[in-house]
Amino acid sequence: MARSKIALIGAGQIGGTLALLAGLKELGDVVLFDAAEGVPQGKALDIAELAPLEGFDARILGANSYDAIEGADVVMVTAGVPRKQGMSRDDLLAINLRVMEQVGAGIGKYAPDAFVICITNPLDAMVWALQRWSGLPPHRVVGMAGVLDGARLRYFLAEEFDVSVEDVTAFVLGGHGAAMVPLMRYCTVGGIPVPDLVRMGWTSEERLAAMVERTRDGGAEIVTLLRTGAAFYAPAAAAIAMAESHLKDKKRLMPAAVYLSGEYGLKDIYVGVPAVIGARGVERVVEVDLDRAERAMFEKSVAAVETLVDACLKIAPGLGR
Ligand code: A3D
Repeated sequence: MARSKIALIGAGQIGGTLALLAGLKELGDVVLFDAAEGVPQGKALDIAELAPLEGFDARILGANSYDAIEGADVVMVTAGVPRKQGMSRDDLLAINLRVMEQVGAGIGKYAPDAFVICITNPLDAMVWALQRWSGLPPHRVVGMAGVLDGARLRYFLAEEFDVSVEDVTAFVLGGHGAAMVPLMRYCTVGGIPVPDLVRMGWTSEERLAAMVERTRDGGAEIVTLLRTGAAFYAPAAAAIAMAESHLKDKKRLMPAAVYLSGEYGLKDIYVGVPAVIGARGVERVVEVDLDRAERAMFEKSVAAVETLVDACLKIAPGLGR
């Protein structure tokens, strides 16, 4: 069986980490593409020289032209500008929207059969525009956010309870922004719902609320610490988990920014909801029951995404709606 081909559009902090993780996990051959000359080639060579030490077989190449991604099975998009201190994800919109136009055209021309995972922020609006500009079917274009936000919450919960991160599941809905909706009711530790653990005296509602806030601010917390740059290890690992679920047809049920056409009462919008990811891309969108308060939070988050999409349409009316 031929090896899968993984194209990485953007060879910056996340792109380089994606290439390293894809190699270590032997997910396939990797092409790192970037507008900056020398950067993808340099990172690719560095990782290729690491392969004998870690013992993996994967071709890792760098490129500055889109034809290098031809026939890719998976494309992961990080091209654009990351957040700097004091900058919101939304400030990035105008710059990164133009980048999505170029990237969408490149994917549409050279990798029309790929499963595409967008990571560029502001995530929910960028993946919406990328799908439009690529012309790929919506079930093969998704955004990565919920897996990362969920991993952050899992880490905070595991620390709180002093248990293995492996035994903690977390559930995050909505857009990737300050209004994201972590749902404690659907978070578990070894299968025990977190609200039960509050009743058992393991933690308090106040401490849970603080963890929800910390999850919402998870990206900004790291931007503040790093001063220059943003999180990249965990974002890359989250996207790799999604790519792996597709390439190995694992059918993992994970939160992803997916195109909604009626689910949750929403149409023509990308927003984070639970979805099954397998060989065919998004194979199922899962609609969970939301109580009144949860629905209100979800609607607030969706409204924030709508505002971003409207901003995209002002800049690029041709995207249409
Ligand atoms: P960075 O290290 O700056 O890498 C971005 C790369 O994109 C650079 O190497 C640029 O040269 C390249 N680039 C810029 N414009 C183009 C273009 N037109 N064509 C090809 N390449 C181009 O950033 P990063 O890797 O730290 O972050 C990448 C993106 O991911 C940013 O938009 C972040 O905000 C976003 N991000 C999203 C999450 C989510 O959870 C959704 C988390 C962390 C970062």
